[in-house]
Amino acid sequence: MRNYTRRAFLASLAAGAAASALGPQRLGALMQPARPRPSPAQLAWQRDELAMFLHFGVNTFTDREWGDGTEDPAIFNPAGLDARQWARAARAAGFRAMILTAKHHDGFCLWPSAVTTHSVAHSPWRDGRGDVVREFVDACRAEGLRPGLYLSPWDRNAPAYGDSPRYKDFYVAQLTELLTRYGPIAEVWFDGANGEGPNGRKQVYDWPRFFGTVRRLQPDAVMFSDAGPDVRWIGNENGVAGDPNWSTVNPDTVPYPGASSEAIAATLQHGDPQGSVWRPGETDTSIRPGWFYHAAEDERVHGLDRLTEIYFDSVGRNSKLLLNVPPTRDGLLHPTDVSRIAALHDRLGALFAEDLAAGKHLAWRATGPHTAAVELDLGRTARVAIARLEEDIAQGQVVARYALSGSDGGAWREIARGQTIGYRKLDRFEPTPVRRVRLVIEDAVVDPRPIRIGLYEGHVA
Ligand code: FUL
Repeated sequence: MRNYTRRAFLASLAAGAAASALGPQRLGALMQPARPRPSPAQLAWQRDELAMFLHFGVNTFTDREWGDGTEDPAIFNPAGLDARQWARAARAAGFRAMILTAKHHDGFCLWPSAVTTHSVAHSPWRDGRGDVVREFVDACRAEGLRPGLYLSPWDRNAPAYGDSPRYKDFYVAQLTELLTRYGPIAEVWFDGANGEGPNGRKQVYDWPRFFGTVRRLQPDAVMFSDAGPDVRWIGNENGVAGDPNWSTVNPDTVPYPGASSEAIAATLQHGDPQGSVWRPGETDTSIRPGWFYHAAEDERVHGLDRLTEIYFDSVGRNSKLLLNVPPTRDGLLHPTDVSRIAALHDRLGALFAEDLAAGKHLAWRATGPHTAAVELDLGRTARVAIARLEEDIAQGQVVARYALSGSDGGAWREIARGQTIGYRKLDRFEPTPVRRVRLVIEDAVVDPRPIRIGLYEGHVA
């Protein structure tokens, strides 16, 4: 970080020297070396903050996590399926997007794919005329949620799997169906899992072709995988983003989805302040121990405190939370899960109900190269327990180290300290009585812009 800061600073001096020949109006632009910034689609993705993951398929009926592709499609019969119930529950709990497993590793398609018989078309559900993807997308649109689809490249049913060229065509045909039949898709979720198929052979995936297909058919969708290209996996399934978590990465570090090494694990968790591309991290985790619904786990749905912790460790660390809430065999979200996400929404609403810093004047001052500070007066003494800091990420992510202090008339006391901020950084600390608060940006990769500051007492009902 230090080295980079010095390098970036020297670069900005050189740019500044060039700028003086061009006149003062160009100076500001040239002083700051170019930093990666989000595309409009990446920005919209981040602003969703919360997305719901729905793992649903033959595993729901076999009580397994990974099907082997030999399932009889006749077992798929979610008699009460109501995708509007999923979408209503998601929207009411503050989710803004949903991602459905259109096909998991078992190869069973939740839509009537023309290239396989392992699909809903050969199930008794809706007399074989149903299409879960269609009902899902329609429900998302009706409730104002942005739809996303998961299409597992690993397919334990497809006879062509392991026979590279034929399977690649098959997979691209399925992607094409999903991306041309259902209108705009906000996110395409690529799982890197790459096991053996029905003939015992592994498949070599053609990622450039898969990514190219999505870009061509849905240019406004973001693509998720370990290797992006638009959104990266956060590196674990426990609901914890790295701290720090940069949205920039060096794309060479993760050569393809599913690659693993210590350096890859670190990049997925933390990003890279020197990274050349914008590739923010998505935190996927399940509200239950498994990804698919299992009645035996009905008593093991995460409690409210655990869900709150997950929110702080993901959204509160510059990530987006993709929380899996799996439909049951009836095709409905379980009432325990629905009430738990509603409770999370209520709790977050209570925690962030009153921003003590709202409307307070922030007079930022630069204190040196890449450093800045601001003080604000709350007008009264309040017990602060949560700080919410936000960079304007439309302009990139630049803060590398900060300290927050408070004073209640006497000496200043440090109450929180962190590294990067990004879209949102949430710090929780012992309730501290303060009247004045100071935020010091101690280091940044370029001169920082003003940071939005929210301060909360953190009361829960
Ligand atoms: C993993 C899969 O193997 C799990 O079944 C699940 O879908 C998870 C989100 O990704 O790689």
